[in-house]
Amino acid sequence: MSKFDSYFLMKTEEVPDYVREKLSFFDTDAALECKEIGDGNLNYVFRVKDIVSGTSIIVKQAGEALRISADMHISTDRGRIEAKILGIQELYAPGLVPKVYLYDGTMCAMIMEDMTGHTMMRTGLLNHEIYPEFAEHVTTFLVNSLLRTTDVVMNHKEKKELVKSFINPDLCEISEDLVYSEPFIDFNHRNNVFPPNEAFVRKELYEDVALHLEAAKLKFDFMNNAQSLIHGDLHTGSVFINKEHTFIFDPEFAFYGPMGYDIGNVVANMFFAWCHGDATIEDKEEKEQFCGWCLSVIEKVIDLFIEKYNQVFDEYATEIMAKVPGFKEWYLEGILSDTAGVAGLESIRRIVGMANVIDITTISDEDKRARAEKIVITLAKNYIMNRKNFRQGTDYINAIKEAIGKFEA
Ligand code: SR1
Ligand code: MG
Repeated sequence: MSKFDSYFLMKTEEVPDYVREKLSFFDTDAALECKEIGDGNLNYVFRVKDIVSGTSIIVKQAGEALRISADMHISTDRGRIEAKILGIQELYAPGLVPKVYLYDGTMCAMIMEDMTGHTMMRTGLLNHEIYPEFAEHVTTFLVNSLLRTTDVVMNHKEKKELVKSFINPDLCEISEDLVYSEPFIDFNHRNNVFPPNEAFVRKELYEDVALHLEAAKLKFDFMNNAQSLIHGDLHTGSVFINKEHTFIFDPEFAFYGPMGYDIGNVVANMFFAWCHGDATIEDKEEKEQFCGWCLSVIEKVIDLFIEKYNQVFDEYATEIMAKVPGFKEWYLEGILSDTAGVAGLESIRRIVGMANVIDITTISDEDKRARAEKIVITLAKNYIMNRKNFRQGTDYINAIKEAIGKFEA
C-alpha cells in the first residue's frame, strides 16, 4: 500500500516522494528539492531537482477544480489525453515536444522531461526576445502532427480509434464557451471588458449579428469537423523556446477537430506580442526590429505551412480519393479559411473573454491598451468575416496594416 494509491492533490513537499516511488530517475540517495512553478489556468506543475547534480524533472498534476476559478470543475482525464497525444506528436514531429516518462491515471499526474534552457515563449516575448527559428519549427510541428493524423494519411479505422480515445468533452466545452460563444453573447456574465472600450465592444461584438452568425458557423465546425488530432490550445504559453530550439507542450485540450484551430491560435498570439511591443518599446529601432519580426512570423507561419503541407501531402497521402487532382488544393482552402476564422476568434476572446493574455493586460498606459484592443478586434472581425480571402502570408500582413491604420497612435 502506498499513499499514492488513491487520488489526492499533492502538496509541494510530497512530490519528491511521489517521483521516487514511481520512477528510478534520480539516485536513491539524491537530495531533492521541489518547487511549484505552474502559472497556467488549470493544473499544478512541479519541478523536482537533484540539488547536487542539477538534474530535474517535471510533475504535472490535474486538479478537479481549476486554478483560474474554483467554481469550474473538469474531468481529470485531461492528463491521460495530454500524455497520450505527446507520445503521438513525438512520433510525427520528433524533438519538438517534451518526453513523457510516466502517466499515472490514479493520481492524474504525468512525469515528464524538464525543458531546461528554454523559456516560456510568452514570457520571452514580453521581454521582446526574438526567436529566429520559431516559424520553421512550429510549422514543422503543425504540418506533421496535424496532416499525418487526418484521413488523408492515416488508416481510417486507426484514425477512428484515435477519435474515440481523444473525446475530451469538458475541455472542448470550455473552448466552445470561451472562444466561440461568450465573446459575442456574454451569457455567463464572466467576460472581462476593459472599461474604456465598453462602448466599442458593445457595438463591434455584442451588437454585430452578422459576426455572430459567422462565429456560430465556426463553432459548429469546431464541434463537428473531426479532421485531425489538434493540440487545442496552441498559444505562446504552450511553447518553451530558445534561439535554437522549440518545445510545444500542454496539449490537454487535444481532440479531433479542425486543424486551422492550432494554426489560427499561433497567428493570433503572435499579434498579441506585436501589440505589447508596439505599445511599450520606446526605442524606435528596437520597436521596428521586434514588431517587424512578429509580423514576419505571422507571414511565414502561413507560407511555410502551405509549403510543408504540399510536401507532406505528396509524401504521405494514402487515401485513394485524396489523390484525385484538385483535392489537395480544395482541402488546403478549407484549412486556410478555418485558420483565419480561428485567428479572429482567439484574438477576440483573449481581449474580452474570461481568459485574457498578459501581453495586453500589462500595457499600463490606458490609451495605448485601448488602442491595441481596438486594433485586435477590428483585425479579428476582418479575419472572421472574410476568412475565405486569407490565402497567403501577405493577406494577413495587409489586413494587419489596414487595421493599424484605422487607429492613430
Ligand atoms: C478555464 S481555462 C481558460 C483558458 O486557459 C487555457 O489555457 C485555455 O486557453 C482556456 O480557454
Ligand atoms: Mg494550458
